Amino acid sequence: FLANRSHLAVIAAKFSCGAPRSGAEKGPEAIMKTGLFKEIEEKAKLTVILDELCHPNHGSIVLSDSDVGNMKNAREVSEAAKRISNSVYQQARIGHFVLTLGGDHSIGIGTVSGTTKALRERFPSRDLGVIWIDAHADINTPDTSLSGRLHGMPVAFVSGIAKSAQKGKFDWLEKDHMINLHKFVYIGLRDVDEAEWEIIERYGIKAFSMEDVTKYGVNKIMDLALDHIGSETPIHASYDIDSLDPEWAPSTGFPVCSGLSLDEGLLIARRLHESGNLVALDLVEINPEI
Ligand code: 5AB
Ligand code: MN
Ligand code: MN
Ligand code: MN
Repeated sequence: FLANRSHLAVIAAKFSCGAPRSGAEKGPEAIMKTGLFKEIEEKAKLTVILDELCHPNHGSIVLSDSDVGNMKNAREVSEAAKRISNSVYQQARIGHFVLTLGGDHSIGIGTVSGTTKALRERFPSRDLGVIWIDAHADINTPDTSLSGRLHGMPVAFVSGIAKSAQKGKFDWLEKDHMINLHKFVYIGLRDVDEAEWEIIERYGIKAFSMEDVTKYGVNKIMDLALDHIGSETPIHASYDIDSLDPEWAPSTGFPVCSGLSLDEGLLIARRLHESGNLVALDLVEINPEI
């Protein structure tokens, strides 16, 4: 599974129907314009998959889409996530490192499920490690969510917490797509809904808040996070740019003060790389219109 990490697949997930406002669909282009590919091409083989997921009514309510229960734009989000899941799966199963540029964080339903399915195919009994770097927990279910926005729910979908009747449009998610929450770690939390804390406690999910980062230092937090996941476990990191302090990353829909400094954010990235186990990375919630 870790064989060919010198080949990178970049998926541009131009999508923002999972968030209350549009603009995040322009994130991939904005990131790519910084010269990302040029830098990568010097170091690795590159396959770019430009997924055009744009919908004319990005962010706002898609009129042709029916809400399912409390889920806004459920059909759009489900269809996009399914497509992304399949792209990630196809690339990961042949050993390519998969970098997905978002897009709002509902695309995490697609990315994490795709990596998990590829891993399960090769190693049926092994679990994927997931590190979720975010100011928010994104673990609301359609029942607990106060906003109905799916970018606040991806973790509930890929872990099977959101299930049965709630799943509606998401019934393409199968057992092989589901992560094990014992190998899931949060870093950077500081704006978590009450119902989300209850879920985190009920499932015993490892969560390092910003308070923990301040108390122990980000390097120690990475030791603890990687220890928790265990060695020789492939890791998927889902990096929400709002984990960083708005001083460094103001262009995002839900900025929250007292976040990671740029140095801390970079150290997390470096430690992920040095683990030797990183197989996929999402970079999401960058909104150049803000
Ligand atoms: B993000 C909130 N918990 O469910 C909700 O930016 C915010 O992907 C979700 O982390 C933030 O709507 C989603 C209030
Ligand atoms: Mn290849
Ligand atoms: Mn998020
Ligand atoms: Mn967030």
